[in-house]
Amino acid sequence: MKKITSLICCFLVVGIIPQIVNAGDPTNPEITDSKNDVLLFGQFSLPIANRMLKHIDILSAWFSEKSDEPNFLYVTLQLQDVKKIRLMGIYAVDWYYEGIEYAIMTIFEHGKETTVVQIQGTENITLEDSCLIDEEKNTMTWAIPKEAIGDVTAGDTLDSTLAIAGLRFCSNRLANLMKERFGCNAIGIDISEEGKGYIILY
Ligand SMILES: [Ca+2]
Ligand SMILES: [Ca+2]
Repeated sequence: MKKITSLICCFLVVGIIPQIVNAGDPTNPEITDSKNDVLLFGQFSLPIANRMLKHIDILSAWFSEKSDEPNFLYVTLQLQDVKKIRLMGIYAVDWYYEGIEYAIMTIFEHGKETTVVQIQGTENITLEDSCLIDEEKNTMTWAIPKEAIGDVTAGDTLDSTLAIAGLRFCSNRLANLMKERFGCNAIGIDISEEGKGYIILY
């Protein structure tokens, strides 16, 4: 009888979990965003800007995990087109865990690529080879060691999820000038609406 009860419990748990986590799935992403909504200098919506800046146009982002790699959290950002992603782009997905802000971020700069976990907007943990770009699917996927993001474990919730993409100027001087003029030091920027939370599986 005990065995049967355990089995029933297992079925119940397996049946319930996917509804609660609603995660790890491009068809049900935590973050969604409009197409062609890049803002030039953080202010202007122009069709030509959207045609030229498809590589910073966020479409969606989602969180996922793999049972055989339980020490990693995967975060995928889907853009309209990743072909020009290695220009002066900056791409980030941001969330809160226990009131602390975490962001996974890749910065492309003068042919160099840097990926960091940023905590509370200041402390940076550099990750090596953790960003995979898929040119077929127009996605970038980060593999993040859980020890870098507060040692999250099963049942923990990541909330206030958000994605940001921007294209910066090559010159800091020009960036500073534009910041003074328009209040934005980027050529173009796209920010998502706040997304759904994600519950850690493993
Ligand atoms: Ca967008
Ligand atoms: Ca947007």
